[in-house]
Amino acid sequence: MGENYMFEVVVTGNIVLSGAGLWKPSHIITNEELVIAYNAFAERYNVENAQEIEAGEKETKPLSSSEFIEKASGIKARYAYVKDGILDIDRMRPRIPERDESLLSHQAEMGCFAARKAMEEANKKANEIDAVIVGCAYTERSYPAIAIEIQNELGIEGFGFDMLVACSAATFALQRAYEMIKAGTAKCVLVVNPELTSPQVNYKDRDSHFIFGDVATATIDEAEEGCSSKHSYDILGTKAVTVYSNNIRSNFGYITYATDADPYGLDKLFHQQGRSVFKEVCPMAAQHIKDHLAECGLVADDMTRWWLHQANLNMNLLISKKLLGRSATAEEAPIVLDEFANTASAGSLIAFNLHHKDLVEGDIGVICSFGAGYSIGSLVIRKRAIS
Ligand code: CO8
Repeated sequence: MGENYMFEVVVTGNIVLSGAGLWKPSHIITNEELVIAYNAFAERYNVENAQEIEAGEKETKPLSSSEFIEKASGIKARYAYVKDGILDIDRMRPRIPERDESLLSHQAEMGCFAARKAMEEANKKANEIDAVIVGCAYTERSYPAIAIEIQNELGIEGFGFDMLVACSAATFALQRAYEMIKAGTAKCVLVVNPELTSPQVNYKDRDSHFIFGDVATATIDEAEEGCSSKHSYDILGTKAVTVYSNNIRSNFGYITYATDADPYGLDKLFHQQGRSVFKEVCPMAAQHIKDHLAECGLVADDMTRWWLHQANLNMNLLISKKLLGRSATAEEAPIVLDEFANTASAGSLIAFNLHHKDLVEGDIGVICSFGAGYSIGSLVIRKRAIS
């Protein structure tokens, strides 16, 4: 155990967010490519099942369109960890090679790429970090934790664990890091979000085939005493809320082996009541942010930047309108959906990664996620002097 790892760290000053990293896969799938593949699949299905459809025993598969996708969501393209297989109408899912147990797992590898960038941004070496949290929507196995594998790969001592909170896994993990530093059980925490969503997307479903993309983000939270980052932020407050809802669901789980349910059944993949989610989550997220700002003694007009969850462009416009009385500008509330699509918990942190260095000392912003659970998580942060 390194000297840096102690259970009684005394933290007297602020807790800061001191570095962020982003890794994106090299494969891109445009709406057009996705729609061509889906429509070819749907048309073949409708021909092959014409008699049953005519007899009312099966439903016609409706066609998708790029125009609908962009208008309804703001998504133009997405990154795919593995593109092979997704557009093959005989497969419609990525062909990801299984890795031997002696090799680094897929998610640990994605996570390490982003983690190294965050460490570089925060000017932190492995021996200065004493905990790793992996927060994401799915982990590719139950144990050992992906966080412990990343910890080992990067040469970090201390401890690591995984936590799953769907779209709010990243903000909730940053909040746990903040609390650990505040409690003195760690003084520098690496949070990693290897969002490998494509294996859980139903590419045969017109209503959801376009929503998700793959990416990894990472962030460093630490006690201000140890911070030597050029761009760092005081964390002024954190807030989390969860309200149970069945409107966004994946029933994938270890119990299937015992229930004899089909492990590849459609309910085991991501599915949602998108319209209901839109209607219910927007007011919840707006109220959550308003309350959080009030708890920090702030109002919406004090914010320079909104790093909002990236599920739907219209959702973000509506939420900012509820808060500001007008739609936020692209500079105030950056949108990365067009390039990345919905990347589960990583969305708000991609926006942060790409749009924070222009802020000046004293500028305040909010990182906020909202999604399955329902879960909403936020951090209000203030830029420190640029060193
Ligand atoms: N092409 C053409 N037409 C379509 C398509 C399509 N691809 N899809 C739907 N339509 C049609 C519908 O059938 C409907 O037709 P009609 O009016 O004749 O009935 C019409 O278009 C309008 O449909 P909707 O009302 O459903 O369209 P919306 O405007 O609501 O847009 C959205 C659909 C984009 C899904 C929107 O409702 C939305 O974004 N809702 C919010 C969803 C959300 O935020 N969900 C969170 C999910 S992410 C999360 O929580 C993390 C989960 C963990 C990660 C999972 C990784 C796999």
